[in-house]
Amino acid sequence: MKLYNQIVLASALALACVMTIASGQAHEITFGNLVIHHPWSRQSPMAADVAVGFMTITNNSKEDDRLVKVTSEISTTVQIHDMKMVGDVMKMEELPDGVIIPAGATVKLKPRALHIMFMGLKRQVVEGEEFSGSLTFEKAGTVTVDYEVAAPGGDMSDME
Ligand SMILES: [Cu+2]
Repeated sequence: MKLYNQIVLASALALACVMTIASGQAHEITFGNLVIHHPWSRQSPMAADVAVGFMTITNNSKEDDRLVKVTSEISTTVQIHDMKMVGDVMKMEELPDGVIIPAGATVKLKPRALHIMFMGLKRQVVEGEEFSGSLTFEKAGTVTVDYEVAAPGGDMSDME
């Protein structure tokens, strides 16, 4: 009976995965105790040398982890950035120590806030395409993710 329950559960999970892919819903990567939800980017302007990356990271473990390094196939350099107010101007700054993902918490990388900055683009980032990259966490290690590229934003304030 126990085995039967496990099979039913496994089938239900498999079905859920298929349905997620079929309906084109945001993708999700489970990596140890971390769940990385929908890594995405935005189409970069034709002449731009930079692009942005966003995602949601949930840490289901009882220990804090830290996103320490990011790489991508589309750029020579990748930095982790935050936005802060300098006077009345919003500016980006690099977070050289990365981002803490607290135990049991969810951290959102999103426009005009915490984000990944792809610098020194090897090619333009185009809507509808995907590109891959890696995320390295202090404790969980390194995982590969695919970014889905969305349409350019109404304004480019998250790319300045
Ligand atoms: Cu930035």
